[in-house]
Parts: sequence; structure tokens; C-alpha cells
Amino acid sequence: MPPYTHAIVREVPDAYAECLTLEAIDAPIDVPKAREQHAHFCAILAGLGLEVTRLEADESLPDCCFIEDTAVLVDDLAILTNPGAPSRIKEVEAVEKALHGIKPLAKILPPGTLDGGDVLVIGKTIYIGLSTRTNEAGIRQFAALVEPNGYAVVSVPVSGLLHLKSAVTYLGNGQVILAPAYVDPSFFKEYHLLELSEAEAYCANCLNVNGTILMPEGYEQVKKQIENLGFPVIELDMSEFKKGDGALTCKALLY
Ligand code: CIR
Repeated sequence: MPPYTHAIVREVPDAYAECLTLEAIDAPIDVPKAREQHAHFCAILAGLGLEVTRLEADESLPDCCFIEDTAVLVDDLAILTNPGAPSRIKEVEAVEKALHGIKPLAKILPPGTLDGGDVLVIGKTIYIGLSTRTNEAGIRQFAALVEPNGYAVVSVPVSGLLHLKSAVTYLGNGQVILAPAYVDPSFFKEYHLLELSEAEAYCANCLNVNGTILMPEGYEQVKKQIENLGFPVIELDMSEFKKGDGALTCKALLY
């Protein structure tokens, strides 16, 4: 995991109240509260030493704050995605402009679809969720772009959650955190596994920022387990993003 110096985030539009959700939600999304949570997230990234670029929200794109899904940054390449949800495809345009001049750009093209939330990089292996958003053609295109740089791509079926990284992320130091109810742990058997119960599944999505683990608040037991592994932890209130099936990694592109 390279040390990160920069983050690109995208602001939360009013239209976020109408974002895509896997299931009908009980309580409506509180957009001002989502903005506070997003601002807090940005402040934490800045506090960890990252330079944070904040892209404007687009009111015609309710899910645009989930910027992770629009691009994957691997070494010196930025791979712009073709998001699997048609309503999200135009999100990529502003991100392409923002990345222009920062890294060489490549693009996943139809019929391939791929969401960044399905892409988990662990060293030289890239696990890609085969999900309702990412298809085999998207994975093949992605593999053709990264394999010349020595990466191996492994496709991992995801069921019951939106993206691969909704169910599994990498903490660092050979340690993976995952929810076996949604992803087959045998794909990750070469790592140490911190396995979560179904009730804890939401905190499978953690974000390692230069050795500090950002995780959703409310999972005291898991927090202790992560701290016992030697990682400093920062908890964040993610309530309004959880309602929109979003998690920590989805809110930033790090490089
Ligand atoms: C969607 O359904 O596309 C958004 N409401 C949530 C996307 C979350 N993205 C992510 O975790 N990478």
C-alpha cells in the first residue's frame, strides 16, 4: 500500500436524498448531516497529512459523492470506470477532468462495466468483485490494463451486498477484514483473516490511510480487535452514507 499524499473527494448533492439503494430505507437520508459527515471525513484525511481536492457536486448525479466507483488508481495509471448503474455513468466526466495531468488515463468501455468499489488491491494481486455492477468484460479489460505491470487479477463473486469492498478490505500487514456471509474467505486464505459476523458486516469496509484505519463507529468489539493487531483506529459516523449503501472507501480516491 503506497503512502498517500493526495485525496480527491466529491461533495454531497441535495439530490443525494434520491440516491440508489439496494433496499427501501426506513428513515430518509438527512443530506445536511451527510455533508457534515463528509466534511469530517475530509478533515480527518487532511489531519493525516493528505492534500484534499474537493470536486463540486452535480445535482443531476445523486450518487456522485461515491467517487471511488468512477476510477481506480494503480501505480502510474488511472483507470476510469464504466459504472454498472446507468444513472452513474456521467459521474466519470468530472473525475476524468480532475485526473487529467495527474496520471495517464485508461478507460473501461462498454460492454464492460466496472465500479471501483469492486476493486481491492493487495500488493500485486487485484481482487475484483463480480457483482451486479461489475461484469466479466469489465474485469477482462481491467486485467489487460494492469497485467503488463505485473499484477494478477482474481475475480471474486459477490452476493447480497453491493460491491466486493462492502464485504472485504485490506488493513495492511497481511491482514484482511471480511464478512464471510457475503464473500468466500477461501479467496483470501493466504492472508490473516479477521472474520466478522453478519451483524458486523458493515465494518468490513475499512480504509487504511498510511497505517491508520478509518472505520465506521458503533463496532466496539471489532475496533478493539483491529487495535490489538497494532493499528491506530479512527471511527467515523457513517449513518447517512450507510443508508445509501456507501461505506468509507467509496468517499475518496487516494494517491
Ligand atoms: C450506489 O448504489 O451506487 C450508491 N448508492 C452507493 C455506492 C457505494 N460505493 C462504494 O461503496 N464504492
